[in-house]
Amino acid sequence: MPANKGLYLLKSKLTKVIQQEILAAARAVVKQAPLFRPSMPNGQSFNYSMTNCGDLGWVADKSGYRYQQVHPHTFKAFPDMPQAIKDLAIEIAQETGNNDFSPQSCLINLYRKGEKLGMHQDNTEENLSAPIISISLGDTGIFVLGGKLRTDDTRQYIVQSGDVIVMGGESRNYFHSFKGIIPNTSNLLKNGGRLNLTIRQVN
Ligand SMILES: O=C(O)CCC(=O)C(=O)O
Ligand SMILES: [Mn+2]
Repeated sequence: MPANKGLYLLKSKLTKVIQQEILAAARAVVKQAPLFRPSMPNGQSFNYSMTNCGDLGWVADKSGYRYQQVHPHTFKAFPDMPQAIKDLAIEIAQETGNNDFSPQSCLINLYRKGEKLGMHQDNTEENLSAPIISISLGDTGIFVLGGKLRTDDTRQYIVQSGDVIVMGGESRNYFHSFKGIIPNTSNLLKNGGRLNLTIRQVN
């Protein structure tokens, strides 16, 4: 694994049936824990909407970036991570050499036309060595991956519905961003857009 630093770009990993199953699970989460738009500590609103499921959810506001058990608007506990999402994440982790992965949080991001996520590292987690498992559903989009430093060269990857990215090993802490969707490239989501699920072990 060190040869490719634990980075896996699994094209067409999920069949249509699995994509639909994961989408249904994500929809059930959104019903209980509505999508919200976090804001950066400086007050600037994020460019996309998100929610979470699992023991912990990632949130952001004027008090900073953190994990917490409750939804920031409803103050209800985030719903349990659906078994289908948990099982899939564990299976993918195992297939990529991460045998003791324990999914604690699943972020569900929704990107509509023109929405994006800037360059960042996933570093709110106490555990910075467990892999990040990232599942794309719906419209095709452009994922950008850099290196350990913000100034490192970047590469763009087209991500399509059913693709899975695993950022493990050294790549766990690589800078990355999502540049946006190419509208009307998938009919998986009724109203279009892209859902990205990142399954994480927080501690
Ligand atoms: O949408 C994506 O592909 C990336 C999402 C991401 O990096 C994040 O939520 O931290
Ligand atoms: Mn990220």
